[in-house]
Amino acid sequence: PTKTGDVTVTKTISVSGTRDGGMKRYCCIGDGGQGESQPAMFDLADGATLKNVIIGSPAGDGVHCEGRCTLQNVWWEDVGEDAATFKGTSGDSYVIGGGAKSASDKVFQHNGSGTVHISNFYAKTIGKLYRACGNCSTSYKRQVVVDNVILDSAKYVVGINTNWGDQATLTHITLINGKSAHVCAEYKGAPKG
Ligand code: DGU
Ligand code: CA
Ligand code: CA
Ligand code: CA
Repeated sequence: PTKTGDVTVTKTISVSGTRDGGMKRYCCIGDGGQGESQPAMFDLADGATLKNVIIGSPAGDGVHCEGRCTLQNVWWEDVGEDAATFKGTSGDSYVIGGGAKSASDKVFQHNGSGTVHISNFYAKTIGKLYRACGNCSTSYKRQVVVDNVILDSAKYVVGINTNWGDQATLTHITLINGKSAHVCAEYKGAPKG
């Protein structure tokens, strides 16, 4: 992606409706580490769309979706704790196009319910492209649909909790440097409390 300008971020940006970043680079928030309590750079209301954005580093907790959301042509230079968290409790959210580099652990974290669709996405040097939360307070059944992604040096494509009935549908997955990659890690989720 070619950057068209810079936007200085000093606190979480709330988005409702559509925010088109015009391929500007937004930076920065958080410390770039794996601390779980870092702020998000963008917080999307139910139904919001974020598109054409470069997320610089440090990127904190990335993008939070409070409900259904669409992330279109969003690029993470260096993922922070994770790239985006889906917190909505029903319906479909979409990641369409874009890419992410350098995620020590997860790229997309699914803490709510419903279905996350990831298509036409590129990622390099990541733990997992997607993880259904293993220890969130509510033990939802979560679904992920991944189509047409290129993953260079990924440890896992997805991780799901089979004891909660999670489902992953994967098509057109290209793994580069993926000799030891796992396609689907199956966990037993452990609810809190
Ligand atoms: O300690 O509950 O990784 O939203 C672990 C947490 C973990 C979440 C998740 C996230 O499951 O914090 O980033
Ligand atoms: Ca985390
Ligand atoms: Ca990183
Ligand atoms: Ca997180």
